[in-house]
Amino acid sequence: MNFETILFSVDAGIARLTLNRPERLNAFNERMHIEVAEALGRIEADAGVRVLVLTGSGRGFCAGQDLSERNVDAGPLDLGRATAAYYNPLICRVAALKCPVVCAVNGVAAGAGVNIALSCDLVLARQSAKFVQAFSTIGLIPDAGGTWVLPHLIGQARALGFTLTGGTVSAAQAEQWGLIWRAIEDEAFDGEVERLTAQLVNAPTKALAAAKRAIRGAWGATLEDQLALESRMQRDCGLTQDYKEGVNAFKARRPPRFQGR
Ligand code: LHQ
Repeated sequence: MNFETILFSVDAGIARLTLNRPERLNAFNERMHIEVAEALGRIEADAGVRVLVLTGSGRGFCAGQDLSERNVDAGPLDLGRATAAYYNPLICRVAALKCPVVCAVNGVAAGAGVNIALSCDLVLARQSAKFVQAFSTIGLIPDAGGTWVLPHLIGQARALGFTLTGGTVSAAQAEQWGLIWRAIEDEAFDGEVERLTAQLVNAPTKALAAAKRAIRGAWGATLEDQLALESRMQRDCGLTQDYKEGVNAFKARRPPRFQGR
């Protein structure tokens, strides 16, 4: 498939997916959904991928659904179909990837663009970026997992305030609330994304994937269930090459060379 709406590459364990409709602030049309799904399929099929970096081209990260292609006067639209067909699988697949996913929020994120960013594991945002819960301004509810992730991350009061006012949150505020991992000075942003990516591509990928799955699943689990899950996962991690390498490197007082195996 020739990509028209995204840039996608895999090199030395690093997958890079850039939403690439800058003239529309990288808003999603159907073609972009199809291409992102294709790229995710390639990552899922490639055990050599050890980190995914998702970002946007131009001055925005993603403005959610492309509204310019919607003819709301032509008759009733079934938006439930669009969410079920495209957004819901996208969110679930990003959350389930067996490698860490870094979201580099290079500029404004709005509507589903916010919630796609929040489906990633580590969200870094440029200090000048902002998050806009645009849904209520066009008569919709937060989709793409927004109603689930927001109260979990920032609590009900902030989730409701953010959503019902269609409010805007700065990158600094988002970090302070715990909505994202870090807000970074604009000049330092690209370097910091690369530093984190380099760290993650050399990390013990299987352990990171297990930790990600355990933490993401914890919201619906009891302590007892979670402890049992940790035991099962720790058994698996203890059988990896990377665990051996980590312990040997510690004993030899040298940096570990993890292989993701
Ligand atoms: C856009 C868009 C956009 C098209 C900026 N579409 N062109 C799921 C399931 C099914 C259906 C419905 O929805 C959903 C989920 C959703 O995501 S609903 C929410 C959809 N998104 C929005 O409502 C956000 C709309 N955009 C904005 O509020 C602003 O553009 C933001 C706050 C993102 C940025 O504001 P500015 O920095 O002032 O930029 P701008 O408004 O001037 O936009 C720049 C260009 O991008 C402009 O085009 P133009 O040709 O005039 O330069 C916009 O029309 C275009 N654009 N968002 N979603």
